[in-house]
Amino acid sequence: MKVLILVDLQNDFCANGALEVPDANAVIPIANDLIEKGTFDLVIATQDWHPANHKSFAANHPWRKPGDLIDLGGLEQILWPIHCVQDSFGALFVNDLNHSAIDFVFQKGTDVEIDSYSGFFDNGKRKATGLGAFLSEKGVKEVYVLGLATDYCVKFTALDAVELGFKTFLLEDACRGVNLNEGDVEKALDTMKEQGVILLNSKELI
Ligand code: VGL
Ligand code: ZN
Repeated sequence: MKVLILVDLQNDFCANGALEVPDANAVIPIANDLIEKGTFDLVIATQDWHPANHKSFAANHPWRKPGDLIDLGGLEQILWPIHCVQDSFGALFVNDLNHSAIDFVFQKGTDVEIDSYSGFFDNGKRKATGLGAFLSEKGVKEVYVLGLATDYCVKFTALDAVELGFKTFLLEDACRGVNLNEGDVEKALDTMKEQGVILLNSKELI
């Protein structure tokens, strides 16, 4: 069993979105091609899905601005612009994505008090989203990850997949990063490789 995990292909991370990831829209046609021709048994999407009062938003802390670092419940938290608010346009999957091919959606970041970059757990590993148990139950052995953003949600989703024992591939050309600091994407790729994620080009599958 092999599964494709589409990480956060949502309006707010794409062109003109609240937390725009450079060149994010280039990922969408690659995702569609992989869905169509990649011979996956299952297609899963993660969805960043915050309540409006989420504490990862700079706007919810007096005098703070996006990019500031705070302590949130004992964890270092980067403050973000307001993004992917539940039921808003920004939280929807981008229109050009082949939505109908998505078998299951796992939402994350729903707890006001803690952020959740990984599709498997929140940033403190306090709660699971259910994705890990779901994949194990289905007998999935191989996980292929793509999406946004390479240096946050993609990275932590791939690292957790490895840790949970899945053979984990990163479709490198189908990811884009925030690069808040220069070199963040490169660093994220190095960390993933070091931890056992196998980097792949989508051309090897389609
Ligand atoms: C993400 C920052 C905040 C992501 C989500 O999808 O990578 N990054 N929320
Ligand atoms: Zn978020």
